[in-house]
Amino acid sequence: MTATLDVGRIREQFPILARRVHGRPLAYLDNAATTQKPRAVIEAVRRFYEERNANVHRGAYTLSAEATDAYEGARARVARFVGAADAREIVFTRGTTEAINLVAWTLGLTRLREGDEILVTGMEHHSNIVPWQLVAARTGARLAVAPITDAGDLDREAFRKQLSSRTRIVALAHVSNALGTINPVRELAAEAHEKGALVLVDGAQAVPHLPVDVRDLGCDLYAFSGHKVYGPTGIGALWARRELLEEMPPWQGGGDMILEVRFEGSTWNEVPWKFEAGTPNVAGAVGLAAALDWVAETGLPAIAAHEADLLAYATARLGEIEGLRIVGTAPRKAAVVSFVLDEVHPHDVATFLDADGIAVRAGHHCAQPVMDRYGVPATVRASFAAYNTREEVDALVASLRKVREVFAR
Ligand code: 7TS
Repeated sequence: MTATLDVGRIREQFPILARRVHGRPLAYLDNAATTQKPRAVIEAVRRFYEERNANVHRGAYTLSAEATDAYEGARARVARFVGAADAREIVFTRGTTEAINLVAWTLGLTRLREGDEILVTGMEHHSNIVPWQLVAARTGARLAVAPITDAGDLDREAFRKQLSSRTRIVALAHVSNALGTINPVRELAAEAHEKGALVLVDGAQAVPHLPVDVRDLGCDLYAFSGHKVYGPTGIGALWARRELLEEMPPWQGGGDMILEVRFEGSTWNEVPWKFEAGTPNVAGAVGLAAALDWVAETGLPAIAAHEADLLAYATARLGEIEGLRIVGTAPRKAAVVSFVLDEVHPHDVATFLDADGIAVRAGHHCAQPVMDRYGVPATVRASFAAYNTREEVDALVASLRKVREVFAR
């Protein structure tokens, strides 16, 4: 049995949750955009700057050695968290977006030829679409899309049909940010591998909610963002199998990514440093490691169970509101409920909720093809984290009832 969360104790660890907004207690329900940070993370970053700040991989002096240890220790922490075989399979990036761009502009550019295909799904975030469009335009490859069902599941039959010997790369979300759908990555990766394709998983919305083991998933590359898993902004990671990282050419050039530089030509550092040009976000990496420690201590299974309860409760309560339609009703979902209200624009809904201290996102969620698929310009999205409560869901429902009254007049 999974332990239950002491949500009251968890909330005390997040200073921002004590804030009031427009005189009301903050109900922060936009965790898919970014999560709030526990004191452990804020303190780890503060302590780094107060006690150990220096540039890394440089100094013969103590501070630089300590900063390097902290940075490389954070890499090992990330590796352990996602089940990587080796810390050297972890490349620090600014986040998921940069990780996917790195893959597109290295593996994509070197492996794709005219007539090849990159297969994505109909539920991708723009950051797992646009880099592929850019690289497709450069290489003559084609972007293929596996459609999604009315419920918001990947159409498995269509996915299988789209896969062919032309498919070089399959790039898919582990969890959809707009619908909450959890994709069966292990099965999809196995199907893609049968056709000889590489599999890149966008784990931005999965790592905060599900235990992720990249080797168990059987994918080739996995990207995620620190700020969505209680860590700082500006830091994230790409995991890739060691052979792939060795094969991939460098992307950005600069300090730290080289072995030797001559005007006649340069040679590259070993992986993963080959992909980390310039001074990295050392404090961010330290903060990310603290965030992953926090998640591990709190217990991801307990967090997932708590969020599943909130999701089920919110789905049921929102379903009681007349004229409200939930967009994304897949059987396996994580922590996201997207919806539209008859005759009220999602932006108006979100503005109204804000007046009650409730933070939700309204818009296309950087997933415009998903909006097109369901014939809506935008949705309102509530997304949950470990610190959310049923009372916050009740506040959301009460505020939405007021919206209906105001706009029904
Ligand atoms: N992939 C998915 C599935 C995402 O949800 C996001 C961000 C990204 C990639 C990009 O992550 P970044 O950290 O590099 O920006 N999603 C959202 C969202 O749903 N609302 O704001 C950002």
